Amino acid sequence: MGGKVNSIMYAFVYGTLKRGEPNHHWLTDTTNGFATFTGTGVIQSKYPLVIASRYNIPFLVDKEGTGKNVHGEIYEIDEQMLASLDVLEEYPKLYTRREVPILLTGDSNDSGLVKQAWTYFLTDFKPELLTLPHLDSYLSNGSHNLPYVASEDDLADANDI
Ligand code: PCA
Repeated sequence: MGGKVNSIMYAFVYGTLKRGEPNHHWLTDTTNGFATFTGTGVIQSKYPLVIASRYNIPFLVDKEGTGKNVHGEIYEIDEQMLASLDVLEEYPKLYTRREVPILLTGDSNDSGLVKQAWTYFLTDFKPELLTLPHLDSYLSNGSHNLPYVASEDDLADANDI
């Protein structure tokens, strides 16, 4: 028999899409598709997580081996939600994405399992970006005093990243 096998898909979110953060509503709005919280997780490799641009956007910089093991949340998502997230994240103009191994943490039954999850990265960046503090988790209202600035602008045109 032909036909496409739909395998389970996950997204790992580390920034404004997390619970309690300014873009979380994208994941809960069912007109965007479906997302179900799976658990908290941590990326198995180190990457720099920085807050940059005049909009104070959190970026996971695509430089494996530098930075920290970044903590976030894993969601089971459908194709429609992935497409909606791509709109928010201005993929592929601003962020790229790829599937990376995420270790599930916390006290759910799945804790200790590793899932491949779509994660948004900044691939095209100025080297100075790496001199910013490297976080291991993100909160818009953290002690860094760089709260996220929601904007309708084309963020990919920001010349300060
Ligand atoms: N949104 C995505 C990437 C960075 C951001 O703010 C996320 O939360 O993972």
